[in-house]
Amino acid sequence: MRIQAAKRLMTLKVVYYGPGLSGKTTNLHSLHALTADTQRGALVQLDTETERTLFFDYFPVVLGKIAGFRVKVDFFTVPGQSFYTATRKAVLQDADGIVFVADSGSRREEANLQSREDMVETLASMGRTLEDVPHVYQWNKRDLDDVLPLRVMNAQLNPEGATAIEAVASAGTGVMETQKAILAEVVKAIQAELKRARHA
Ligand SMILES: Nc1nc2c(ncn2[C@@H]2O[C@H](COP(=O)(O)OP(=O)(O)O)[C@@H](O)[C@H]2O)c(=O)[nH]1
Ligand SMILES: [Mg+2]
Repeated sequence: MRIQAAKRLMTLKVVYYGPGLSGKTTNLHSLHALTADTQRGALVQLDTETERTLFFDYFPVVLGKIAGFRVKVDFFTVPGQSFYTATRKAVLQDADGIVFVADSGSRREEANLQSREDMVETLASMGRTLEDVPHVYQWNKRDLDDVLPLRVMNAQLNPEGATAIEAVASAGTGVMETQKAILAEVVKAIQAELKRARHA
């Protein structure tokens, strides 16, 4: 979270994480398209020779103000390929919320597990645990013929029982619901933090 006191602005960072090709970029493209253009910035791909990240920022009307601050949300995706480890770490740094986009394709079971493990390890290297970080799961590509049962995905990837949403990101289905769910979790965490601070 970044606070700009003079501007009375609070900037939150939400990261879409998951294995390569699970639909993270598709989520951001859909979300960007579904968002009123008066409230959002351009969809930007940050490209360097070795790194690739997609980004846009957004003023969600529904959030209004928190503690007198306007709220802006920066949405990021991370590249899934293993050689982008440093980028994934940089993007996860300071994340206020994480959407784990899992691929429902039955052949992607191992890739989902590996990616979640990487995420947990990367958070640990920053002294954080999944418990501390507001997060939701998106079971994407529910339109495929050969999908992993939801029961299996929940048991393997979501033992903590976080909010999980079915999606077909390429059709825009479940994209807004996922975004609303993660923002709700993030706001809940901030409000709990503010309450603790007031009582401290
Ligand atoms: N069938 C199906 N394909 C999808 C869905 N979401 C994304 N895709 C496709 O999966 C491929 C990888 O998506 P992309 O967003 O680039 O994945 P990323 O690597 O996680 O960013 C693309 O060809 C998408 O069109 C979905 O819900 N269903
Ligand atoms: Mg991508």
